[in-house]
Amino acid sequence: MKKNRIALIAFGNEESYGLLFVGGELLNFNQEIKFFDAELEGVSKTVCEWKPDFIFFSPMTTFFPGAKHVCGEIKKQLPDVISVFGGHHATSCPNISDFPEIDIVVVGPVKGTIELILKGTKGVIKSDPTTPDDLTMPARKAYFTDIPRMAKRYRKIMLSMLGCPWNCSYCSSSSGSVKKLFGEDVHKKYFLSRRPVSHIIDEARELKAYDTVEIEWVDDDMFSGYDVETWIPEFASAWEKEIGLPMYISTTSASLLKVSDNILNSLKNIVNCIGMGIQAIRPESLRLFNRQWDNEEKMKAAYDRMISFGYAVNLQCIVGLPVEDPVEEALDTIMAMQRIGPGSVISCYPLMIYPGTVMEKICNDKGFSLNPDCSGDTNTGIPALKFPDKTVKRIKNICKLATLFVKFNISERWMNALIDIDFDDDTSRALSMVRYFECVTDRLHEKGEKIFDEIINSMKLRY
Ligand code: B12
Repeated sequence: MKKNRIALIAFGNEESYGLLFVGGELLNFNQEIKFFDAELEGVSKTVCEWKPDFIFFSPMTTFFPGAKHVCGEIKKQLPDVISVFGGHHATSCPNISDFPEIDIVVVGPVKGTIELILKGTKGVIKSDPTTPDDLTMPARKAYFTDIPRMAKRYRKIMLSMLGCPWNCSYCSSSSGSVKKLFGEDVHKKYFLSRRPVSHIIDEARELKAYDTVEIEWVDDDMFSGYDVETWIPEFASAWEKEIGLPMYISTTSASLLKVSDNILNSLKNIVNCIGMGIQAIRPESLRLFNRQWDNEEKMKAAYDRMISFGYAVNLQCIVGLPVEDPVEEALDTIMAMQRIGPGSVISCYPLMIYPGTVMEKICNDKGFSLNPDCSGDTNTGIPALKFPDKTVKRIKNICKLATLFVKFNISERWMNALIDIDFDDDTSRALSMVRYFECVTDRLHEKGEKIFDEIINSMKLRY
């Protein structure tokens, strides 16, 4: 196979995890790859100077407009370059192949598509997922050499399971959308199976050599999966022996209440925090999210169980729902979090509407339109739905202040008064910073304070 020059263009402040695997796959085909940091000014010019044959993008929805723009700029200078889009946005919106600047769209995992791309296939290529054993080693060495600020990040991303068993209406990787695209069997065999422990350890050994302090373990629900009781003990013991880095994991009340004491004990030495989605508290809101299997009693029992095993817990929720009273709905959720996890450090995000989700349809059917000021990034606190200006401000303020409300058990009267304040840009930034500080120090204690200073000096925070 001819050796092509392939530029991988990464957007955002976080490791572009999917793109690292794409890089790894390209190396298996003996291609020359180079990663480019789209957060830097003039990225199109830098890419053009390298004269690639292909340009690869993996933007999430929030980065898609930027990626399309950079792609167009490069194609103006290098009309023969072939552009390829893959990842979550491309998978849920394959019709982006209609844009003249986009030559190829990959739907699904990269495995099996590189041959076709290099052979000159154009348009939409849908892959055929097999098992997670076929995930190659991500091209982190090249990525960290080309984008050194990522090598220095204290936190790196890893996962063992690519999909989620739940079918939440707002999530673009829900079991419903994956099954619709690939079928039940593939969902079970590829998206709900675990990677071999040896592959994970090899990947972690590599990133340990960089300035890694903790791992964000991004399995949607760490305690789900048919083999959880056998896989986790094997994984935990290998990780403790060979890697030892602390990790932040996520789960749901239902899975947490199902796992054995043995599992919770076996992870105790390597997990520094467990994140658990509360998402909403009113039964009708949970139904809207297709999470009617959850309720406050289970959430409380799960929280108490995690605390009894000595874990730090980060509860998360979503506000700004398509309901008649979104502000009162949000405050009901916050007050429930005060009851479930009193004094804990929680995270509160605005609902985002991702393309192809059931939530997108629910909002359309209910006559809600999208808020043009929302970029799709939850960290801004700006809701995705177009509410009256005062409601937008209150939802945004709830996102900014919720951590304080729960940690310090602020009363409903004070909350109502505080969410009406008009914060200027500096205050909004300062609030996001202190929230971030609380999260990092809750998990990493004194080390967290030093890391926090490094983070704010090394990246453009979105707030
Ligand atoms: C890991 C993860 C993260 C990590 C890493 C993010 C990153 N930039 O990689 C963290 C925790 C930082 C994160 C943050 C966010 N995330 Co996130 N995240 C995930 C998660 C759990 C797994 C994705 C993943 O890496 N899988 C493993 C890799 C190997 O699989 P993959 O990404 O699908 O990539 C494969 C294929 O798609 C394909 N492929 C991918 N790219 C390309 C490109 C080309 C050219 C080709 C050929 C193929 C190809 O090959 C890969 C290997 O097979 C998913 C949910 C899920 N379970 O899928 C959400 C998800 C991707 N995240 C999502 C979102 C919205 C976000 C945020 C924007 C949230 C926010 N703050 O507002 C931020 C963005 C942060 C940032 N700056 O990048 C959404 C995306 C929805 C959408 N349509 O955009 C998802 C689907 C969850 C959801 N809520 O629906 N996230």
